Amino acid sequence: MITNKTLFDTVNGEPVYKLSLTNANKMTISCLSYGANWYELLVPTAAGPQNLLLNFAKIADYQTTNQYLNMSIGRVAGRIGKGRFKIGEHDYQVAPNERGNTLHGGPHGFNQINWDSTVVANQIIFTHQITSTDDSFPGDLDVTLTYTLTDDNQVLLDYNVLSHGETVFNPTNHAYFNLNAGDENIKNLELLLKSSHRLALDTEKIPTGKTLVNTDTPYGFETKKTLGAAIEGLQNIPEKGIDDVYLIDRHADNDPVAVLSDPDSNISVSIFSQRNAIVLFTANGFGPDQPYLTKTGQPYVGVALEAQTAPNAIFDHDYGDFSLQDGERQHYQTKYQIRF
Ligand code: FUC
Repeated sequence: MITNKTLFDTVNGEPVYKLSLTNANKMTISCLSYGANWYELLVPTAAGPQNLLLNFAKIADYQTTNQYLNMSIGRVAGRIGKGRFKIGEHDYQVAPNERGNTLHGGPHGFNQINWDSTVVANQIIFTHQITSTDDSFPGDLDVTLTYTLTDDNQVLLDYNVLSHGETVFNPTNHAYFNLNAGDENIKNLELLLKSSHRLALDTEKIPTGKTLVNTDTPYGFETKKTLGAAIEGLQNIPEKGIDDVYLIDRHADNDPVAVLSDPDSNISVSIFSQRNAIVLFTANGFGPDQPYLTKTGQPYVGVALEAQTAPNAIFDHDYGDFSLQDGERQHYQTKYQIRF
């Protein structure tokens, strides 16, 4: 394994580091300390290394766009209506950052932190203690985020926390994939996603508590199809694409929950997760103002597949429970198997 840590940029006078790992097959991942960001996923091709992720040249670009591009997301992924929730009998209200609701951890989430970082053996490790003063969520949380690269081309993303006081914790990563080498959008890519139902959402995209059927609709990917086929079938809705919480069907532990593939190059990313949901977002409204390094900003420029616990678990424990008690530890892992 080849490791590296270099200065990438600065934020508020602090250094932002880029940390990288290269395995025996010349596959490289790199991360930024700002946002514990997954910056690159480089695979070797005849034409040279190809980045399967979207990225920007400098931190200011990450701060001026609101796409959470490849950011670590926490404490709670998705939207909390009016920032209000209960843990047991205790009511909480956290800071809003979108139409009075709290999206992706609110205005001071994981994506805004310049994390302590180190690269050791085959791991990039980020640590930070986020306090209730920092982000308005109850309790303090010791967080360790680890990206591991293996010689069989797997990337393991581990979230480990220890809670001081009761809190809620539902992290994810907002990686945007585009497996195309050229300057194309993701409509030609194929997706398999083991989900027959998705959450019903209101006009502010807050879960209503109901579910909707995906099977045999443009939303269904239980047998693989192109993202373009789904997007074409959704041109009559305001978003003209997908931004939805897919509930993962029962599956064997060692089966992927999602597989994204390029039928021409045979490059693919299989995602393994024990969480009960994946948010699928097809970058519907994106435009030319976004200065990606290897792609022109355009609708459908990338696709995010965000493994998490269904966000309505915050008010309905039939969908899981991501609250933590004082002194409790929690661990989640998302595994990405890359083929090229
Ligand atoms: C996804 C979507 C949101 C938002 C964000 C950047 O998680 O659900 O609507 O656009 O990403």
